[in-house]
Amino acid sequence: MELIREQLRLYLVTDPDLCAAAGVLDTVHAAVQGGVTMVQLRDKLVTTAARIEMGRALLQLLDGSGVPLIVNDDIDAAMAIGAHGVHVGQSDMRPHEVRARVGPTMIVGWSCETVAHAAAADPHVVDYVGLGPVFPTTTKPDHAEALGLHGLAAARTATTLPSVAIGGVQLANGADVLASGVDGLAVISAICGQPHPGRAARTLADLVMRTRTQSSSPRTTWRPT
Ligand code: 3NM
Repeated sequence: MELIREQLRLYLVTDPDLCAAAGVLDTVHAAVQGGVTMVQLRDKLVTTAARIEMGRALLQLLDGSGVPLIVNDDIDAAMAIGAHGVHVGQSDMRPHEVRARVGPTMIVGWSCETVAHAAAADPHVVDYVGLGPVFPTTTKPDHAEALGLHGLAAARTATTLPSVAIGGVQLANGADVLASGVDGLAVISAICGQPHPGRAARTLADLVMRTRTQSSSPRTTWRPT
C-alpha cells in the first residue's frame, strides 16, 4: 500500500480538449518529466477502440518511467491496453464487479463524492480513492457538490485507503488541500492546457515534496479550523 501512496503524489488526469494545443501525448511526456507520478487516460467521448489506441501510445511513452497508467471507466480498454489500473466513478460499474473483471493485481481506483462514499470503500476491493470535487470546477461541468476543505478532511478520515484529492486543485490551494492528509493531488487544468505543462507539473511536484517534508504527521494532527 505504501507504493501506491507514493504514486498518488501528483496524479495527472488527461483531458483531450484542454490538452488540444500541445496534444495529450506531448502534455503527458512533459508532465512526467516535470514530476507527475500517475497518469489517468480520461476521454468520455471516444470509442473503446480509440481509447485503446491512445492508451497503447501512452503506455509506450511511460515505459521505464515507473509512472502507472490508469484508464478511466473503460475496463475493456484498460485490459486490452495492459494498463496498470482502472478508475471508476459512483455511476460506473461497482468496484467489486470491476475487481472481479480485472483480477487481483490491477490497480482499482474509486471516486468518492461524500464522506459516506469514502466510508463505504472496501480496502479488499479498492486500492485508492479519489476524493472530490474539493472545489467547484469547470473541467467537469456535471460534478457533485464540492466538499470544501472541511469535507475533504472528513472524507479522508473516513477511510484508511490511500487517497488523492481532485476538483479545482491548483498551485494556489495545493498546500491547503494536502494539509487534509490526502496522499496526493489529482489535477487536470493545473497541467493540461497550461502554457508550459512540464513547468506546471514541476512546480506542483515541488509543492507536494515541500509540503511532505514540512508536515510532521498530517494524517493524525490536522484539524479543521
Ligand atoms: N473528477 P480540474 S472533478 C475528472 O470530483 C474530475 O470526481 C472529479 O479537473 C471528481 O483539475 C474532475 O481541472 C475534474 O479541476 C478535475
